[in-house]
Amino acid sequence: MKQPTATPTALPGFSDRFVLHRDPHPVRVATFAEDVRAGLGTRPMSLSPKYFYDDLGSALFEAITRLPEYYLTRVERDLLATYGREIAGALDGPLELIELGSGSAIKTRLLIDAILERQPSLTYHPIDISADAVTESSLALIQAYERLRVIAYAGDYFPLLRQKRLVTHGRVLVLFLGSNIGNFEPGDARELLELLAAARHPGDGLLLGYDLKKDPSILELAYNDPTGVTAAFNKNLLGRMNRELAADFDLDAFRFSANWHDEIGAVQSFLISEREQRVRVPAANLDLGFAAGDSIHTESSYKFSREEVVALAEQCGFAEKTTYTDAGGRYAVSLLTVR
Ligand code: SAH
Ligand code: AVI
Repeated sequence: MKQPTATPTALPGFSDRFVLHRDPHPVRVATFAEDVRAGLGTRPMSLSPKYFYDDLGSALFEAITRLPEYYLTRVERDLLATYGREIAGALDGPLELIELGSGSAIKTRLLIDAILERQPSLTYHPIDISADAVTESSLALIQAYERLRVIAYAGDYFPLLRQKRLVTHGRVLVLFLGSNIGNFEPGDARELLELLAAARHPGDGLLLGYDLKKDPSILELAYNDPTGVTAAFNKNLLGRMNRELAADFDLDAFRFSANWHDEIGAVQSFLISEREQRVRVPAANLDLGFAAGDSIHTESSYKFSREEVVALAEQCGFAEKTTYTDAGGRYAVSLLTVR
């Protein structure tokens, strides 16, 4: 096991307010190479979307959030700007914040502002598989907020929750924003909510942001953006295998495709081989043969109704307190509490 705590030395004066746990898992977690071997070594081929987010991938995701077609981030931000104070006051505080998949944590600032209006200080625990994203966002936050303490985790939140390794004191609000829940297949989404409920105490909160079902053409355009940023975000998975696993993917020999599937309620993303080709991934011990049209499933982006999310959350041990939606009914944020 690697030693967890690494405090940055470049910021004298901040070290008492910033702790970073790297690879915070005492048991072994599957590596990128092992997951690539499992995902591409069997048919149908697939890769976990958690591997999108290396340094470049996190930057490409931030670019996606600025695309006119990708309304999710903007609508969620507006909901948090409008209802942040109400959310901060809905649980008996003082609060501590945990955030799963915090990314740039830009929207989180709206809640930090609202919470710091009500209490003198705040401890924030961001967890993100992208070490760059969680480090940069944490440093920016402690520089912006004198009354904030950040305990950050660079790693996969599943094992962290399974091992109940998050130490908190008092009332906790967990943030799971950005429709991240939609990137899990239904069984995994359920397991994540169950783990969250089991790791928390009755009365603790979960703020869950999710994209609502709507006209498929709007959903498909959010992923098939004409600028091609989402295609680049997906192809970065191939680039990452070239960089980290010495693979020889030709990124021009694959095209990106994202389509709405009504029967499952998700936009499904794929990288499709344009021609017959062989690709080697030495670090995963793979020699792959692609026919033209062979596809790699890269991501599911499930869309929900409020009723579906509330029913699932209730089965996992939560109760709905309030659900906030925009006037257009595009996106929802549900405040749930542990029963
Ligand atoms: N919450 C931000 C970022 C969403 S993008 C927003 O709403 O804009 C999804 C984020 O979750 C990325 O930063 C990614 O690195 C992180 N992530 C994805 N899967 C993860 C996992 N299994 N464990 C930890 N972080 C994960
Ligand atoms: C983070 N997640 C909810 C995004 C989504 O919409 O599924 C990731 C993304 N993929 C393509 N565009 C954005």
